[in-house]
Amino acid sequence: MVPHTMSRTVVLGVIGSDAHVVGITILEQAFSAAGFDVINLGVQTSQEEFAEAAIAHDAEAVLVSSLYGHAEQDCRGFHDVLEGAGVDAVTYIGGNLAVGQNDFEETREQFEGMGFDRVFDSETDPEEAIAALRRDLQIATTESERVTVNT
Ligand code: B12
Repeated sequence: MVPHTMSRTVVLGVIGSDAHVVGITILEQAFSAAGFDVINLGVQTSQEEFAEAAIAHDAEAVLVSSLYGHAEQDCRGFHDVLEGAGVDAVTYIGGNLAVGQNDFEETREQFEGMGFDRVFDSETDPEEAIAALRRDLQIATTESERVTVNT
């Protein structure tokens, strides 16, 4: 792995009343191993807590996880809250975003329409999200770290 001269900070958490913790634990480890400073807010994080943490830590990315099927309700107005707080960060969301989801492309479009820069399903390899974030933040990678980004 290439040592980065400056750490880049990402805020990570599970939004709403959702208590599924395993996914963000894995994401925290993967993003940390990739050289990011990860502020893990844990489960049952409110929209305001994401915004406050992003400002407090000058985060360049806000990574939202949702597993229990209520992401749409929990994320309604999220980008207004971020904007109101003055957050200037890339936003990603991932997990099981809809109940009985048949067509993920519909879900992707729905959440992109809500303001998320990238939308990931629950089959996403953390390395894919890391590659996407490096690309979005224009962080150089070595050839060996480069993986295909389909999103
Ligand atoms: C363990 C589990 C629980 C445990 C959670 C324990 C804990 N504290 O974590 C308990 C028993 C408490 C639980 C409760 C519930 N659960 Co549950 N649970 C699961 C289960 C079996 C595994 C989840 C898990 O840990 N997976 C392993 C991790 C590594 O994978 P992951 O969570 O998917 O995360 C990865 C990816 O999704 C992705 N990812 C996730 N977030 C993000 C964010 C970004 C930005 C990116 C890039 C990627 C990404 O990367 C992660 C790492 O690889 C899943 C079924 C399943 N097989 O997924 C159901 C499941 C998530 N649960 C479900 C439900 C419905 C519930 C309950 C509502 C049930 C109920 N009626 O009470 C409650 C909700 C309680 C609450 N308030 O959250 C449903 C959700 C349905 C939906 N969304 O359509 C699932 C899918 C089961 C099912 N098939 O119905 N659950």
